[in-house]
Amino acid sequence: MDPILSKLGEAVEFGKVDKNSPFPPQMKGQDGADELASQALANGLAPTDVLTEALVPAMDRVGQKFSENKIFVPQMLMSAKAMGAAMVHLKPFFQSGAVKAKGTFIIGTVKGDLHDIGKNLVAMMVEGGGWTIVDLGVDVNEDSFNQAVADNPGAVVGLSALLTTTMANMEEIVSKIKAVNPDTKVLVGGAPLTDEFRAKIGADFYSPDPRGAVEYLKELVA
Ligand code: B1M
Repeated sequence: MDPILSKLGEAVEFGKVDKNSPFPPQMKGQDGADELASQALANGLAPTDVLTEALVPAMDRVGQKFSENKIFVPQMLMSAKAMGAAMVHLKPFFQSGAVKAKGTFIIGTVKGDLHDIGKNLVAMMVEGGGWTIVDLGVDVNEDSFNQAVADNPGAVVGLSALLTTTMANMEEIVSKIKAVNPDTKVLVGGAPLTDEFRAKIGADFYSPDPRGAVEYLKELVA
């Protein structure tokens, strides 16, 4: 792996946001995710490699350490902040090129859930695929989704959940969206989901990653 990607992965894993950030003390004065992501792209590394070889595996290591009680919520939060600082540099690459003409994609992390990194990535890539994004943020309930559908007739809705507890909230949200607008297509995703779960809650499509979401949307308008 390119050494800069290893360093970037470490910066995210240990929550080093940028050179000036005091956390973690053992990385004082070193470049953080902000500088390293910028350098990686300036050196010509592909944005998708930066994402899949450095950033996503780093967050997986963070999750693993959290499961083993080796780190706690504040450290996870610093890693999320570092990931966000890196993603700022990736965003223009995923958004460039396409004309926004394919439709509107409403996306949100479901109620009770505050995880937004995966949701933001999906939004970024779908936008890059030519869709207008209405991002409702995190902790979004069925009324907010329905209001957004009313404001954007014909839009496709994407729901994200990262917790086994909050994925259960998707069922109510899907059924309330379908009760008001039966033709609205609902796409679901997030680490704990499966296609079996998607079928059980009556959503139209499950994608484990942003690429699948982009492909599904492409087929919808083909
Ligand atoms: Co939390 N957290 N967290 N967390 N967190 C997980 C999810 C966990 C797996 C960690 C662990 O225990 N190993 C665990 C969930 C266990 C479970 O339910 N199965 C967990 C827990 C327990 C919690 C808290 C309950 C901890 C606590 O307070 N005791 C708490 C809950 C807060 C809440 O939401 N109410 C909590 C809090 C947090 C932070 C706020 C500190 C922070 C989030 C900050 C933020 O998002 N701004 C955080 C983080 C960072 C994580 C981990 C470490 C990383 C998540 C992440 O960003 N991954 C995570 C462990 C892990 O995932 N390995 C963990 C990177 C991201 C690119 O991947 O989000 O999976 P992901 O998105 C992917 C796909 O899932 C997919 O595409 C993305 C790109 O490939 N995808 C979609 C996602 N949405 C999609 C939608 C689609 C399609 C695809 O279509 C619409």
